[in-house]
Amino acid sequence: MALLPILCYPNPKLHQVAKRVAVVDARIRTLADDMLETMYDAKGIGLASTQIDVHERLIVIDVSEERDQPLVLINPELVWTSPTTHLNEEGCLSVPGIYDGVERFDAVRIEAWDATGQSRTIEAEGLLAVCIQHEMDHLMGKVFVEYLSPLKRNRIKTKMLKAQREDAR
Ligand code: K1U
Ligand code: ZN
Repeated sequence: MALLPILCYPNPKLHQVAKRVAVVDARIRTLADDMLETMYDAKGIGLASTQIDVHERLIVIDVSEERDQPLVLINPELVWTSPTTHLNEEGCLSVPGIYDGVERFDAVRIEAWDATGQSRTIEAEGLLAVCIQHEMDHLMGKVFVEYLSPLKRNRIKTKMLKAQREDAR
C-alpha cells in the first residue's frame, strides 16, 4: 500500500475528464487500495482518481463513523436523481481549509463496478449522496468551488496559490 500525493486547486490537471476503466485488474485493485489508504490518512470521506492525477473513472468513499465501510466505485454512472435538492456544506482534500455550501440532489441512484469488477446499483441519500455527487464531479474535471460565485472562487484561488508559494519556500 502507498500514500499518493493529492493535487491542489488550482492545478489544471484537476479539470481533466477521466476515461472509463476498461478492465478491473491487479493495477486497478492496487490503485483502489492506495486511494483508500490516502483518503483515510487525509481524514477525508471520499477521493476521486483525478485528485491523484490518474484520469480513469474510479472513486473511493467511506462515510461511516467507524471508518470501516470502504466503497470502491469504478465507472460510476448516475441513473436517477431525486426531484429535490439541498444546500450542503462541503470541503475538498484538493482545496484544504475551504468549506462552503453547494446545492446537491437529496438522493441518487448510481450504477458502478465494485473492486471485483461486478456491476452494482447503489441508492444513496444524506452524506453518501452528497459525497458521490462531489466525487463524480471530480471525474468530470469539476471542483466544488466552481459552484461558488466568481468573486469567492477568485479569492480561494489567490489564497491557495499564496499557501502553495509559502509551502515551496
Ligand atoms: O473529494 C474530496 O476532496 C474529499 C471530500 C469529500 C466531501 C466532503 C464533504 C462533502 C462532500 C464531499 C472530503 O472528504 S473533505 C474532508 C472531510 O472529511 C469533510 C468535510 C466536510 C464535511 C464532511 C467531511
Ligand atoms: Zn473534492
